[in-house]
Order: sequence, then C-alpha cells, then structure tokens
Amino acid sequence: MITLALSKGRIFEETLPLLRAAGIEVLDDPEKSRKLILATNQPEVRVLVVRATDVPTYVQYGGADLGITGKDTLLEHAAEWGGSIGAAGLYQPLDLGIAKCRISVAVRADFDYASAVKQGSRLQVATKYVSIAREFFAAKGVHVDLIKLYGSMELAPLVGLADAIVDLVSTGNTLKANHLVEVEHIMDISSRLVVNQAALKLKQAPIRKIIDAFAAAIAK
Ligand code: PRT
Ligand code: MG
Repeated sequence: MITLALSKGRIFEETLPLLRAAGIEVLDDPEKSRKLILATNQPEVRVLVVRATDVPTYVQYGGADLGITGKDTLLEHAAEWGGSIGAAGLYQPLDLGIAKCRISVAVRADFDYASAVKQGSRLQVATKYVSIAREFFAAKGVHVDLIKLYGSMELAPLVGLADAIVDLVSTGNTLKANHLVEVEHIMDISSRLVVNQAALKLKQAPIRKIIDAFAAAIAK
C-alpha cells in the first residue's frame, strides 16, 4: 500500500491533476465526505486527509509514505529538527509549483515601518511562521519580539497586538480588506512533494513511479 498525505482545500484541488497524470483518481471528495482515508482507483494507493501543518509529521513518522506540503510549512517543520528536512527523515524530490504565494511582512497602512527599522526600534511581530520570521529579521539586524499565532494574523496589528505580521500573501486582497500593506517580500512559496526516506527504500518502484509521473506532469 502507498499512502499519500494531503490537506483539504487548495493543495488537494491543485494536486488532483498531478494524481490524474500518475493514473490515480481519488474516489471521494474530502469537502463532502467525512472520511479521513480516501480510496483511489488504484487498490494499492490511498490518500490521507490531514491538517496542512500535520503533513510533514505524518510523512516523517511513516503514517504516510508521501505528502504534499507548502514550503512555509516544511521550513517551520524542519526548524524543529535543526533546520534540515533530512534530519527529519524526509526527502524532497520535487517542487510541484502549486499553491503558489509569497511570505511577506505587512503592517498597518499608518505604521511607518521604514522609520521604525532605521531607528532600530524593537518590533512586535505576530506570526504562525516563527522560524522564518526569526531568521529573516536576524539577517536584517532588526530586533523583534515574536508573538506566535495559529491563524488570522491580519487581525493582530489592527488591535495593537503587534506592529507587523509575517504571513502568506496571494492576491493581496486580505491585506487590503484589513488596511494592511506589504513592506517586505521574504520569499516565494510553492508546494513540495515530500517522501519518507525509509519508505522510499522499501517501496522504491511504486514510489518512484509516482515521483516520475508528477515530474513529467509539471514539466509540461
Ligand atoms: O487552514 P488550516 O489551519 O488547516 O491550515 P493552513 O491555513 O496552513 O492550510 P491551507 O490549506 O489554508 O494552506 C495550505 C498551504 O497553501 C499553505 O501552507 C501555503 O503553502 C499555501 N497557500 C497558498 C496559502 C495561500 N496561498 C494563501 N493565500 N495558504 C494560505 N493563504 C492565506 C493567507 O494566510 C492569508 O490569510 O490566504 C490569505 C491571503 O490570501 P490573499 O489572496 O487574500 O492574499
Ligand atoms: Mg487556512
């Protein structure tokens, strides 16, 4: 059996065409079904529906052989393992180029970020991406207090919880709707295929087949 961990929503939707290219059709719609293990047209392939942030954990511990996860999530997970995905027993063979966005610093439109940085002020920064944020501001030499949040980061500057946020931005509509502006582009994000290193050895042929089919599909 080959088990693939996916999160609902954009990653699931954007993975379906890649699965199809590998000859795999998922037989249930995770938005409609309450099942957490979805069968596919291939009796030897199944899909687990997990929280986006849990995908690397499932793959690391062998609950799934493969998974698809955002670079954001992967970097934060790797940071818990000394910054290396290899140390977490993960192998990252492919950038799938799906669920693209960027990770940015944003502030209230009336906050003078440039002056605050220039003056060497200590910034309060709210984020789910504590490792990415810590590394970014350390490299810039900006002193920050990081405030860990699990969602709706955009709210923090509006209620005085933080001066700035580090969050994912795609269209920019969420920032705009909350009167926030992007002041730094930290990095581009896309989703990656991750594979359990031990599974790759034990189930080499079927896993390679999936990796190769995904690679061929994204090269088109
Ligand atoms: O929702 P849950 O807490 O379970 O987990 P999650 O939010 O991590 O999952 P999900 O499915 O929302 O996101 C999974 C992955 O999709 C992320 O890890 C990213 O790699 C990728 N992705 C791509 C995005 C976005 N684009 C995105 N725009 N993830 C989140 N957003 C959010 C962003 O956080 C912000 O709140 O959308 C909002 C901004 O969108 P715009 O278009 O208004 O700029
Ligand atoms: Mg979400």
